[in-house]
Amino acid sequence: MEVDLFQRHPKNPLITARDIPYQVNTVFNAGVVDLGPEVLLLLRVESTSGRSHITLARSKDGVHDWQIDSQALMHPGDGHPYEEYGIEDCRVTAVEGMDGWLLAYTAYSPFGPAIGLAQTEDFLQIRRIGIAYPPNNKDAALFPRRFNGLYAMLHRPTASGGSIWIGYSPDLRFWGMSEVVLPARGGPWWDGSRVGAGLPPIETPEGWLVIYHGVKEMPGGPIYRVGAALLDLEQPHKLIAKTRRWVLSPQEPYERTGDVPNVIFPCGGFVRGGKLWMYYGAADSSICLATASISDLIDKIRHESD
Ligand code: BMA
Repeated sequence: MEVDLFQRHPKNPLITARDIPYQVNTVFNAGVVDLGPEVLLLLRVESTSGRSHITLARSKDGVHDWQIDSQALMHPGDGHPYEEYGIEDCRVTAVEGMDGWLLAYTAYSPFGPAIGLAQTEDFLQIRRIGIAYPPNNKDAALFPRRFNGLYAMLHRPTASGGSIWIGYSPDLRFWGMSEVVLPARGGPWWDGSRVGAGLPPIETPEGWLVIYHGVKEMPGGPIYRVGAALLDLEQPHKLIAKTRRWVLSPQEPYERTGDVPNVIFPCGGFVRGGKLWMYYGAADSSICLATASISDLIDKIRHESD
């Protein structure tokens, strides 16, 4: 019997290190932009120095014939002091009333991982906005809407017991009004040790759909699986419900084996014809795709919540 709600694409893994047109260690955890006639991936590429940078990939159908740039879009050598150890796990959001896209990413500084924000109109020029949250913090994803004029962002301060928080900002520089949105469940649960936002939240009539990763620490190392939650549409710090069980877990050899085994780590996706296309990093070693119907996900959240 299937254990996962999501269905893997038969072409998985879509992109591996061999597809990158220059020497790298691995590729994983990509931000996603659906332009309609083209899908863009902001790949996290780990070079053979051990540090990560972001490189752009394009495909007409989001599955085949990826055109991958031969130069990084964002690189730790770009001269930003808080990115000296690398740029990781980019999530991309188009926010209403704004031109272009906002990028939220892990700015890996010598002082620890922080939340970096940047803006782009064309995915050619990237303008850094700055550090939104200092170390240690990861897994930031901006909402595509503003709330009473404020930007909103999910993020995961490490010292919070591994829980997802929300913060608001009038200008993307000053962040506050912090609240816990989704705590790690504790105990033996699949998302007991820590959680982090995956895709930027998706607006549905029933609430904000949040796809998140949950970690269970095992004697052999952590297992990263995927769950789903709904947040209140107007007050997004209010959790409506979350799945009791995961919706995608490492099963395939490319998810079980790699630089970090047993990892499914989604950072982006889009909705087409009622289906969520979710791109995820597998075992910190490749980019994969899985799909699920939005209504199945919402049903599962509603009926399996605790
Ligand atoms: C997390 C992040 C992810 C990574 C995962 C598994 O802390 O750093 O980028 O995929 O660990 O190694």
